Amino acid sequence: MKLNSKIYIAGHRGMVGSAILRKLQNEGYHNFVLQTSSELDLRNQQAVAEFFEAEQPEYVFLAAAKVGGIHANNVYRAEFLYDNLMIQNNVIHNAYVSGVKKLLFLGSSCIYPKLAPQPLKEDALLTGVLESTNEPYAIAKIAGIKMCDAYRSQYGCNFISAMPTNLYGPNDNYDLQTSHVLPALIRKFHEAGKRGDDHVVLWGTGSPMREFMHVDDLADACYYLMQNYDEAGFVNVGTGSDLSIKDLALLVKNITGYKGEIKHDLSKPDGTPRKLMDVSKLAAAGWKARIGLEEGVAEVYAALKGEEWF
Ligand code: GFB
Repeated sequence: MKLNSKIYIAGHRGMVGSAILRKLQNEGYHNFVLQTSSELDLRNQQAVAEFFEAEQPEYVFLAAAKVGGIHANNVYRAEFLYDNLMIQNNVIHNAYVSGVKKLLFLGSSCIYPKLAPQPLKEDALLTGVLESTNEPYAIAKIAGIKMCDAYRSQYGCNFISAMPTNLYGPNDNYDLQTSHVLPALIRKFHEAGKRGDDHVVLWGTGSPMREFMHVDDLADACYYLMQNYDEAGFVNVGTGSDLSIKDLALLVKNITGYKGEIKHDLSKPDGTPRKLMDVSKLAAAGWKARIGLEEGVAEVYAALKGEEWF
C-alpha cells in the first residue's frame, strides 16, 4: 500500500475496524473510504455493488461483522449466520468485480473444532465438530476463508484471511447480555464496587481457558499482513498464551480494586474448553504481539472514565 492508496475499512466504527483505522492514520495513510452501517448496509447486494463501482477502493480491510459473546452467538443464531454470510459475500465478490488489489478478511478462533488439539494449528480447520454455541458464526467465517481461497484460485485475487483470538480494547461492547467476557467482567466488577455489592456473578464454571489480545496488536498484525503476506488459507493471530476465566476474573477484580466475592451462574454455558492459538506461522512470517494482558486491561479500564455507565 502507498500512503495515498485508496483504502476501504468495512466496519470502521467497530472495535477492530476503528483500531485498523487508527493504526493506518498513525502510519500516514489518509485516503480512506468509510461508510457507517446506516449509510451502507453491507447485507444489501445492490448497494454494495454500487458502492464498489463508484468508489473503486484499492485495498479492503473486511472488519465488518455481526459479533458478540457466547450468549449473543447462541441466541441470535439466524442473524449471526445470515448477516455475516451476506456481508462477506457482498464485500468479497464486489472486491473481485471492481478489481481490488488486496483484501484482508477477518474471522475468529471459533472456526476450529470444539475439541481440536491445543494449541490450535491452522491445519486443524474442518477436522471435527464445532462448538454448538457459536456454530452459525463459525460456519460463516469458515465460508469467508473458503471464499477468499476460491476467488484466489479461480480469479487470481490477492485475498488473504487472518483469524484473531479473543480481542479486547477501545470501542468494545459493554452490554452485559451481548458482550464478550472481558468487557463484561470489567463492567460487572466496576459496577459491583460502586454499588457496594458483596459478590459478582461469573457465567459458567470459570474453568474454560481463553487467550486475549489487545485490538491494537491485531491492527498492527493486519497492517503487517497486508504488506507482507500473500498466501491462500489463513493465519492465526494471537499472543500464544492463555488463562482460565477464573484467573481472568481475578485479574480484572484486582485492576478494578473490587473486594467482594466471585460466584458462579452454572445455568450459563462454558463454551469451548480451550482455544489457544498456535502462532508459529505468524511468527515465521515475522510478527508477534507486544501488549501484555494486565497492561492492556489496565489501560482499557483507565480509558473508560466518562462512559455513561462508568
Ligand atoms: O467471551 P465469551 O462470551 O465467548 O465467553 P467465547 C468466554 C467464557 O467466559 C465463557 C465465560 O466460558 C463464558 O461462560 N463468562 C463468564 C462470561 N462470565 C461471563 C460474562 O459475564 N459474559 C460473557 N460473555 N462470558 C465467543 C464466540 O466465544 O468468542 C464467538 O461465541 C467469538 O463466536 C468470540 O469467536 C471471540 O470465547 O466462549
